Amino acid sequence: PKVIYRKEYQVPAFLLERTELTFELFEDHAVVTSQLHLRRNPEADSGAALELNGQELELLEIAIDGRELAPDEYHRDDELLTIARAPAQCVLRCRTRIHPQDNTSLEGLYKSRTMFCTQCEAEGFRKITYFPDRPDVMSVFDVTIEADQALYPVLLSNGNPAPPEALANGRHRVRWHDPHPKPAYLFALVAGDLHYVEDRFRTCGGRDVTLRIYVEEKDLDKCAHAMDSLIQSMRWDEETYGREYDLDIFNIVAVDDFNMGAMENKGLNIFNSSCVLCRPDITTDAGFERVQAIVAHEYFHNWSGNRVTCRDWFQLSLKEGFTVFRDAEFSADMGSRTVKRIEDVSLLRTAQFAEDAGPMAHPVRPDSFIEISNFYTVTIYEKGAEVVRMIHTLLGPDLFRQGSDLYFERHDGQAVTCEEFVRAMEDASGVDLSQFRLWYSQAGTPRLVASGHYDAGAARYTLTLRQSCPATPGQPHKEPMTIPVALGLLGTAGNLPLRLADDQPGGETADNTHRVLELSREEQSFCFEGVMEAPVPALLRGFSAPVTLEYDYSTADLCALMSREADGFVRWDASQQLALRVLSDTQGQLAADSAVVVEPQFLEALGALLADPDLDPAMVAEMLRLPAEGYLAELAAGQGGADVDIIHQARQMLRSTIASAHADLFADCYQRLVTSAPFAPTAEQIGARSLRNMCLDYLALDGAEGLQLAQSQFDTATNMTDRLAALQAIAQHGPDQQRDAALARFYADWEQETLVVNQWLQVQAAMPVADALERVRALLAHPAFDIRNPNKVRSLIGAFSNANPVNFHRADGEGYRLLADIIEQLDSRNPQIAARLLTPLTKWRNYRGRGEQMRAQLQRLAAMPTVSRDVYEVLDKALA
Ligand code: B3K
Ligand code: ZN
Repeated sequence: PKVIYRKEYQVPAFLLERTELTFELFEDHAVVTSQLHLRRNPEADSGAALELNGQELELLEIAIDGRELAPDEYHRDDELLTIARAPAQCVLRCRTRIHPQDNTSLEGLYKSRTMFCTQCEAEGFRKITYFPDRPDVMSVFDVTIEADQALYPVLLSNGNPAPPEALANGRHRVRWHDPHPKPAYLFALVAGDLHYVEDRFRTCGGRDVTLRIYVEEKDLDKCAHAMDSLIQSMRWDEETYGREYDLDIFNIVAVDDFNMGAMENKGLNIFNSSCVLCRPDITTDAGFERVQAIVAHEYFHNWSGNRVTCRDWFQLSLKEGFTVFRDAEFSADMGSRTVKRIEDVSLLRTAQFAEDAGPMAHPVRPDSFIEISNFYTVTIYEKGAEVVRMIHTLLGPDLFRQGSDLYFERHDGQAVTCEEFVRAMEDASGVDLSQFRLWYSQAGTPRLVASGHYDAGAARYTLTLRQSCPATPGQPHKEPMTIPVALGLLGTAGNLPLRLADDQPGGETADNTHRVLELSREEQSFCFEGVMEAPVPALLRGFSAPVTLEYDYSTADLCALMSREADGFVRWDASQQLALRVLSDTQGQLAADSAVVVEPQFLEALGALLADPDLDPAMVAEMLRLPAEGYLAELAAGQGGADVDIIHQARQMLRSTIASAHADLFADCYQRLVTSAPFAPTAEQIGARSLRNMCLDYLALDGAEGLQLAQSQFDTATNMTDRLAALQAIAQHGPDQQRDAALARFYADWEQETLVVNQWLQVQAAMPVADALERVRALLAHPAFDIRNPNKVRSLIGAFSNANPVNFHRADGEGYRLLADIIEQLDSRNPQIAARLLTPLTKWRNYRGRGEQMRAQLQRLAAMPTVSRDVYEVLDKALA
């Protein structure tokens, strides 16, 4: 497979003025007729050939300006149709036959259960018809869909519809016109027996927009939350970014078989049904929050992605990083800002830092790729969002808004690069971001080492910051970057007023206990004056930069931060650092076979959290959550390799110690948080349920009484959050009989609800029991599983390999073999999902005593007779 480089970008030889498409949908094939109104690009080389992408297409007809082309007038291979001498202005007509029913890759036009649907980003449109399938070729689309009226009463595409027409033979036809020029990746088509929920939104400019969510009839009562979320998003984007919706209709469709969460097609967002359907009895709080966030994310793309799109796929983070930042701020405004930040940072640290430290590391703006589908990564999305957040921090909210206004105004209707985004921010604010741009080009997680010195006589505190960044594939040396370090100084009675010595940079803020320092050199010292006591520095408030931080805090310092620091993120982070320290001691004691002694200050601090009814329950729940085993393994990887078994044992042991030390407090807190209020997915209720279920988990871990409590919660719960939490507690800590009975009962109750059944698969895949692998193998043959459905594959196989470390890393290597077996089966069917599943195996270098077995499975996959481009790229990099 060929490597594609960013530096080889060339403007398209032809531009598209208009695209007319007709789809004739049948039960065993579809015929696509296109008329492309082409014009030579004045900016391109005047001799350049017309190139159209196309894959797995049967060409029935090709003509230019009404004249059929002779075979020697064009050239065709597996991926490209080239016409060397096309007139400077012409209409190209193509007819192709495709087979959506046989399309298992879920890319292009395919069938999901009874409906036709599309997924074109990044390069799926080329599986529909011959087309210049690149994001910098944008055109207006006119789409005609013809299908059987009874089977497919609803026919949807982008833009606005004309009235439907009846045809002969029980067929019908609908035409759609999208006036906004768009690249092919934003094209969408849906045909099916769908029903909808409808609402309306009046935009700030007075446009009345019809909002519809299309689902199967049985799911009509699961759309309310997504609709509310859509309306909230539309309002928020007007208020926060001044962005108004631009069509008369906005449609969302729920589809069961979908490779990712959702897709922002212009005016016709297509969603994985797991990211749109909600109902309190079948959806957890996390599910409600996910739906709200994803609905918002896709809606926000209408401006950050659709109106202003990407010039080429190396710029993917231009739309994804910015849109994730936008949706994170939306969620923060709708719920608990601190908890949202904690969740995002946890994901960043566990998944993105790991990616940045592994063989797939790449910059936010990559320089090369083999298969673009492999680059929809946590680096492009989450680190990309952190980069935008840092710009927001450096400019402040007002200048950032001016920058985004300028960006949208300047580039509306264009396909641009990350550079244009940064330049708009610079031009609007006057802030120089030249060094900051390194965040787009350098991969790897920077390491920040901080040290403090207090001079009591001079009442001066000096903070010294030093940065470095590890080598990553292809980038042995890194330059120092601009790192915004938000901080406060904590004294015995609260945060101290901050006064930087005269010549020191560090933006003044309204709050004199908060500063954002700008670290730009390798090492810099910042001097604070008038500091009347030795402070504890509260560093990286709000996680102001995606870096690792080292500072030699004492246990007492961390306890002080946990209980008194003003910034919620720092308070949580202190709890995690303390937990890491205790876990590392425990691992050492276990490895040395000596008695395990848990730091009493840690236990005391947790007890204080539990006992204080005035604290935000959501925060307390997060502070009681110990760092995940996967994250502990990542950290251990840097220190000679992870021992999964010791990590698991240490974490379990610490959890048990906490559970028994505070059994009464957990029980009190659990009782205190009982509510009689009717279920609502509000921040307040979500926080209370989250702490209550955290207590339940510790109680169930502590013994029979707790398990009894879990059982009664399981039996009587009226919402899925409480029901599933109880099931988890029983599945994780209960005796075999209780566990199996609860699992059987849960399945019997919810057999008809696919999304609930997927949760059931997930709970079992993640159980730390000795026979978990055998259970997973057995579930592969269960009627609830279907390898063709990505949600089911993720629930069973994804959960097993990512959330069940002791079983995935079984000493006999069977966990690795199981994953490789599945990937082998999937690669020819759905290469995108196959490549994604590979991630845990790519970390083979991190595991002490297991690496070779993991590598052997990668090698086995590399030796398959045919390997997709997606899987090839991951294997190639992981084995390099
Ligand atoms: N833009 C899509 C992702 C498409 C992934 C294609 N393999 C969803 C999103 O980020 O909103
Ligand atoms: Zn997106």
